[in-house]
Parts: sequence; C-alpha cells; structure tokens
Amino acid sequence: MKSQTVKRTVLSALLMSAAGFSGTSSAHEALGSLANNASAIDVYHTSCFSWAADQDFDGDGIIDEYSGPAARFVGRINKTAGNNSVKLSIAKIGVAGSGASVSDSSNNGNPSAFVARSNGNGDYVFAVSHTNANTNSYLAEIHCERSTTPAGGAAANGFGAHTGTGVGGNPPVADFTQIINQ
Ligand SMILES: [Ca+2]
Ligand SMILES: [Ca+2]
Repeated sequence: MKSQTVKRTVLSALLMSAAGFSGTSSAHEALGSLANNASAIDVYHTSCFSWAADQDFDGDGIIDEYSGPAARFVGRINKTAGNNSVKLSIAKIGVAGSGASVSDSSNNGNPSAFVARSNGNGDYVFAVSHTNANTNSYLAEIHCERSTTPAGGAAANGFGAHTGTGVGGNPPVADFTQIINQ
C-alpha cells in the first residue's frame, strides 16, 4: 500500500525537478507544457518492475497492478492546448534502437494511439517534444504491462494487465521522475 505521506514526497535533487504519483495504475499521467521554443523538450524516467503480489492500491477489490514482469512499456499523448503537434517518444535505457514515438496534433480531447516497446522490466525514458515555436500543453500516459489481460487473453498495447511502474525502489516512491522540464 502506498501511503498519502509517500504521495506528498517531493523529489528535489538536481535532476529531479518534478515527480508525479498517482497511486493507481490507471493514472500514470504526466501533465506538462512545452515552452514557446521549437527545441523545447520534457524528459521523464520511470522503470518497470515486478511486484511480489498483485496490488489493489485503493482497496476496491480490483487489482491495479499485477505481479510478474512487464512485457512492454506503453505510452500515448494527448495535446490539450496550443497550435503545435506534440510527440511522445519512449525508449528502453541500454537497448539500442529501442525507440518508438507517436504524435497528437488536435485539441479534440482524444489521445493518440498507444505506442509500445517490448523490452521487459527495467528503466525507460519518455520524452515530449514539438518542432515549432508554440506553447503546448499535454497529458502523457504511460504504463508497464503484461501482454495479457487480467482474464488471460491477449491484449492490445495499452490495454494489458498493468504491472509495477515507478521509481525509487520496490515499492516505488513516485510514478516517474522528470529529468528535463522546458
Ligand atoms: Ca483497486
Ligand atoms: Ca515542460
């Protein structure tokens, strides 16, 4: 069980300018904005890990994160304001050629499709960027997940059984750490 005290933990180390913590696997979301600069980028780090047992964080009887290793890391992006297209890029640290990306250009409330990297447990980075000098706001959603649904069938990227996602150990202290905020 993740405590409210932990939820309020603020990571303020040099490279940890912000941290997010949702407490539920359905809300691993990074809410941010990109400055009026074509090269602006936000970069985040998180990791996929194996819980020793299934986790029901909110006690509602529904498992929020399952035990067992992740099959993949998935993410999608929803641009919420601005005229630009925003791009979400994900990659597994230490795995060459492991990058993938997806973009969203509309402010219609709908996120992009999920993009995935099937690189198992370990450290991942995800970044949000744009290519024009506009101010953009976004909501990036990320998950570590198994390749199956809770019922055991195959699941599409972004709709598998969620597994351990976070930084700072097991249990984690935050869903992710923001490394660069521009
Ligand atoms: Ca639950
Ligand atoms: Ca930012």
